[in-house]
Amino acid sequence: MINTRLNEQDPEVFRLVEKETERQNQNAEMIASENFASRAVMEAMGSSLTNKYAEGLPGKRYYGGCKFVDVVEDLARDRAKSLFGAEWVNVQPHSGAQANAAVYLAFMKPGEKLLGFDLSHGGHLTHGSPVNFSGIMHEAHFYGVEKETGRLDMNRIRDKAKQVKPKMISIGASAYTRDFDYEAFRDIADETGAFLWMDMAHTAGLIAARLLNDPIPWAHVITTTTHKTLRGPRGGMILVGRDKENTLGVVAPKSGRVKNWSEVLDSAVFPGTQGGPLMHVIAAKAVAFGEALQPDFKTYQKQVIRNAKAMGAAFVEMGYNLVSGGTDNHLLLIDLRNKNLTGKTAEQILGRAEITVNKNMVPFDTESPFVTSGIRLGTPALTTRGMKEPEFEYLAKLINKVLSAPEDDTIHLGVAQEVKELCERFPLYDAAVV
Ligand code: DSN
Repeated sequence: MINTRLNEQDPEVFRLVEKETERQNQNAEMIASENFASRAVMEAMGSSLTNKYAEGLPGKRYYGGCKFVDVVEDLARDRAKSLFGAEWVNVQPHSGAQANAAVYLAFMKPGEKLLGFDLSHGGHLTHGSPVNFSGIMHEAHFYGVEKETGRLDMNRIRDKAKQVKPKMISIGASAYTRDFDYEAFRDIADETGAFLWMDMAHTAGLIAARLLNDPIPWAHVITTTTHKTLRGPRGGMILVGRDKENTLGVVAPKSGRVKNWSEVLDSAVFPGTQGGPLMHVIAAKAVAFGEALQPDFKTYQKQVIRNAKAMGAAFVEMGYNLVSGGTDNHLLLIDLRNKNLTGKTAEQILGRAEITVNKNMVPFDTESPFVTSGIRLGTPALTTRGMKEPEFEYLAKLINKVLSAPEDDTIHLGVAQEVKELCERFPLYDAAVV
């Protein structure tokens, strides 16, 4: 789709969109949280639904004219429920952080205790970091991985939970390469009287494809983004798998009545933390969930994991240290200390070579978050382009070539040319799509 109207009316913005499309086409995109949405998803996002106010829920809106967007939101909700086997969903959160904000509002009061996965060990900012509302508003405590294994130890987490007695325990990570034992987490939550919240933003696509353990039967509440492995539009969602049991119940602030989580969570999204939902994005979520319900989505997700494992093995063979020794999912976390490189330098020089990664803290890092000792690599985006094990092994070699010659710009630019040639073999979007 050549966006001629944008081109005619605002060539300055058009040119920037075109340049970004070119960058995505010609770059080896290895940021673990990114992916390439389909043209259908992007079309829904660029539709007339952006014009519509629809505060409330289908059938219960604060605005007229919602008869079509009601159907769109119901479609998104029904597809999400069947994709994940959930009892209840809310598809309105504008982002993962917004979905998480609603969970805090629903289940925690200011000052209450959270036990979360330490950000510097692979967790997420919104799981209690002192610079985020979650850590500013609540008393955050953390569990982390073991130094020897790079993995979580459930006995240590149980001990920590018994000591802290948190109101809520969070699971979920942005840089953890292993799967979670949800049953053990639920056991700990039940033993300590805590809510259990899983933020599956990174792995939602792999979970939907049933390739990783399923948090839906175990966590009281689950949040996600929709644009990472799930490959939809940029946005968030909240799910509940065992709402009917309402085992802990939630006390409504005003009436003191024990309410269902669904009511509490719906109100925590709107009016609690958001105004009007983004109906064009909700339409795009419906399209993406429809795609994820197709059989080829599972084939794609299997390839995402195969590619990560193949790339990980190639790095290990070349003498790189992977945190936890490998991966079960879509990402790799490389500790560069034995290569005498910081994450910051590695990110910069790989960028010169048109390979996009991000610097990342490794567990027990000795560098600051602005420098770091590691890089994080993910396979979802390039797998969407059709790349398989041989291409990821080749990319590992190209990355090694760059990292072995940190000062040699000629090598970096030579690799950039090789990356461009590789990307041309796996076309993405036509020029100038929006
Ligand atoms: N910023 C995302 C990531 O890169 O993992 C998490 O929100």
